[in-house]
Amino acid sequence: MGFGEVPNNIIVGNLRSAAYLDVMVDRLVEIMSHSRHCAILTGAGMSAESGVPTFRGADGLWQKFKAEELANMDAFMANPKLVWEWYNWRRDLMSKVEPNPGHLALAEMENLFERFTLITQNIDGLHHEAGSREILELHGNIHRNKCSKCNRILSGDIEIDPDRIPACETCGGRIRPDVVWFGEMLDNDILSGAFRASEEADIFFSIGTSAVVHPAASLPMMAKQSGATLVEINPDRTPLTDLADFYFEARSGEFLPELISAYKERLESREA
Ligand code: BJW
Ligand code: ZN
Repeated sequence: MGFGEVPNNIIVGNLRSAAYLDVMVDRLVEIMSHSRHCAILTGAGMSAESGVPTFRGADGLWQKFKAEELANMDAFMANPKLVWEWYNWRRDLMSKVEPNPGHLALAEMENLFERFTLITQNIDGLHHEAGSREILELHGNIHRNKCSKCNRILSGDIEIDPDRIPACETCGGRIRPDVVWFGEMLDNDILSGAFRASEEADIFFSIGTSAVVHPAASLPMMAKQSGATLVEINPDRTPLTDLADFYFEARSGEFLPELISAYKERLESREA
């Protein structure tokens, strides 16, 4: 689908008009071409088109499973078997899916800026698989395990039997997935890197996140306050939408490849 054939349910700047969308994309591409540092925050919606369910919303994971029961340390201590069954189910699902055109477009985008920081809340590893290099995984990675007591990361992809959860060889603590649960601190170096990139970015994209979980949700606001152009790509509005300089009501897997082609076309016509 080219930008000329945009369906009228894509709203840009709240106007239902394909012609207006073209103008907005042109304007965004112009700003991108003058930006040195691009920072991106992605959320579960980024992987939705790969077949990974989001957390919130109509098809969200947590319509079926309660977050409070599964994604926190108290739940793990109270019912480690149930929590591991849930993570094994998701691990299995995430190991079978593939990056979608949105992931591939972001990997390509990394080569278009002098500095590029990809900050993700996703734990599925799909940005790595798509070829992105500078990635800050804020909420960990589901394919790794760690000790729930001393935080030691275990090497390799170790399968966990929920009926026989292994104990840490160093301290005896129960092994858990290396993800960040509610009430837990994010990795300090990763979070500082994300804050720094958000403050220093000239342009910041918030893609496929409901922007309600902190501290991740504060990054786009921080970028905007530091003078960046804020761009949001999401089929639904979020608390960020009214703050954004550009809001594209679109799926990332459809919109991002079009944006990159428009950007490259512009570069090529400049060079010609
Ligand atoms: C599409 C699409 C398509 C669909 N294309 N888009 C400040 C204020 C208030 C509260 C707090 C605060 N600071 C800290 C807190 C507490 C808490 C928090 O934020 N609570 C709020 C919910 C109120 N935060 C924490 O506890 C964090 N820790 C922390 O801050 O430590 C310091 C501290 C400790 C103790 C006390 C106080 C401070 C840790 C947060 C960890 C989050 N962990 C999870 C689980 C990870 C592991 C796992 O997956 O199992 O991370 S929760 C879950 O939410 C997951 C996600 O990464 C995260 C964000 O969700 P995301 O990605 O936005 O997904 P959805 O489903 O919400 O949205 C999807 C979007 O995609 C939607 O908008 C769709 O429309 C869109 N979409 N299809 C583009 N095709
Ligand atoms: Zn340990």
